[in-house]
Amino acid sequence: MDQSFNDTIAAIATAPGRGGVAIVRISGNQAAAILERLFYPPRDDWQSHQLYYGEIRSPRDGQILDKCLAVLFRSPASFTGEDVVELQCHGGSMVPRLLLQAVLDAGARMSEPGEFSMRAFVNGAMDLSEAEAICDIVDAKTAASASVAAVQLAGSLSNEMDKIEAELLNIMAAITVAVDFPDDADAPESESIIQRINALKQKIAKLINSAANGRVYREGIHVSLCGAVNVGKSSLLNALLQNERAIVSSAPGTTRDIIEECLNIEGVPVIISDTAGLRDTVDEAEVIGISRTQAAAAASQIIIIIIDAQNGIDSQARNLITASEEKKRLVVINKIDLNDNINDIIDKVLNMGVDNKDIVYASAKTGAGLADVLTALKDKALTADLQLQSCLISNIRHQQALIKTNQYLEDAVVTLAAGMPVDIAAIDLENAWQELGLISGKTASEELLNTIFSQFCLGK
Ligand SMILES: Nc1nc2c(ncn2[C@@H]2O[C@H](COP(=O)(O)OP(=O)(O)OP(=O)(O)O)[C@@H](O)[C@H]2O)c(=O)[nH]1
Ligand SMILES: [Mg+2]
Repeated sequence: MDQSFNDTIAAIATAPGRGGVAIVRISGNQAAAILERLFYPPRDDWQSHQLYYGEIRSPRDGQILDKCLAVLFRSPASFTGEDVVELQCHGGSMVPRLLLQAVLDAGARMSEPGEFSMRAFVNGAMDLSEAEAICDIVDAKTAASASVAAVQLAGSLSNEMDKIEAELLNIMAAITVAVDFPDDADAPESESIIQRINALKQKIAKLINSAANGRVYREGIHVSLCGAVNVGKSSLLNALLQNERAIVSSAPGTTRDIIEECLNIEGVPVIISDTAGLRDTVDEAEVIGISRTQAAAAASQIIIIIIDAQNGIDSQARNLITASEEKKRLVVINKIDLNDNINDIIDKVLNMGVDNKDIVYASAKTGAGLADVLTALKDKALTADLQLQSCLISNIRHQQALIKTNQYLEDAVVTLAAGMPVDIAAIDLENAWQELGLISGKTASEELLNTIFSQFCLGK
């Protein structure tokens, strides 16, 4: 990574397409000079953080490109920590591109994806977890997902990490004393160091435990609707979406392709797939559809097995129940408007080892029981009640770094408890420090940083 950032970068920061306003963003030590070259009427009294109304003119031929609002954020009080200019111009597909071209003609270079955020990170304006939270806010699928990211952007995770890092450093310092001055009466006992490491491990474990839920909010949870033909999978999808998304017909074998839609269940993003009904068939397209069903069922985190209340438990449902023992699952007995005498079906499903609380009955036609299906899905998606305002791990990268940190801390405990030399424990702690620092980015390699920032959108 280029730490010096001699060049000035630019990009359109708003989404492409029709819109009232678009923003062209410029960052770098030439940002102010570029603004002065393009802005009309010319002025030499630019105040930081103040909007100015004027024209942007092409540096090539002086042609007026647009009327816009321009703002200069002087370093270091800007998003990237460098001089930043934002040109708020008219939206649409042409004007922002013309303005960007003018900015490039005036001396900026096109930014890479995530380059603004990377500069913010390198210049110390934010740490890596905060930069990642910006990406998560942009990608948020529900208000709750956005809220998890906003809490992280506000520094909840960074603050928690700062505390954990500080305690780890203190423990490392204590060990150093024990290594360097083993005979010093003030050198800490192994036992007291072990206690401190264990306390830290507990703190980290709490964060790791929050990851199951945090990731559900960030990434959503994949659910597949599976069962024999005609049991009402597509009808159930439509009823849950309140939208006639999938074709429903009384002919068995209607659905062939997977139909995927996103549902918002009290803030939990649920990506739900309707699939081809399972049966023995020689129809070529249907055979392909059924193999897609099997792949979707395997890939989903929750499987909903649907049974037709009129027909009772069929061989396809039996196979699905047997195959899903290790998985989160719900059994929905559908079409209870046609037959509500379902005790026999429930008994059979229970006998196959399905939990009572995982059996729901509903009618896609009348809407009866749909609220129960949604509640059961939410309960399955989240492992415990959670406070959205508290610090929540939502990123698998953070989760893995914390898991590895705790493994190294455990190694240190084992080393100390076995009475092995303290300098071996010091190495374990150093490894823990390296892992922990990946979250804030302190110990992240250039390669890792490049990988993370390159996933950001352009102009971020
Ligand atoms: N009375 C009643 N009919 C339903 C209900 N759910 C679905 N049906 C009917 O059952 C038939 C099959 O419904 P679909 O939703 O197409 O079933 P599917 O499981 O998607 O079928 P395939 O795609 O062919 O596997 C249609 O005629 C629906 O109107 C229900 O709860 N009550
Ligand atoms: Mg269908």
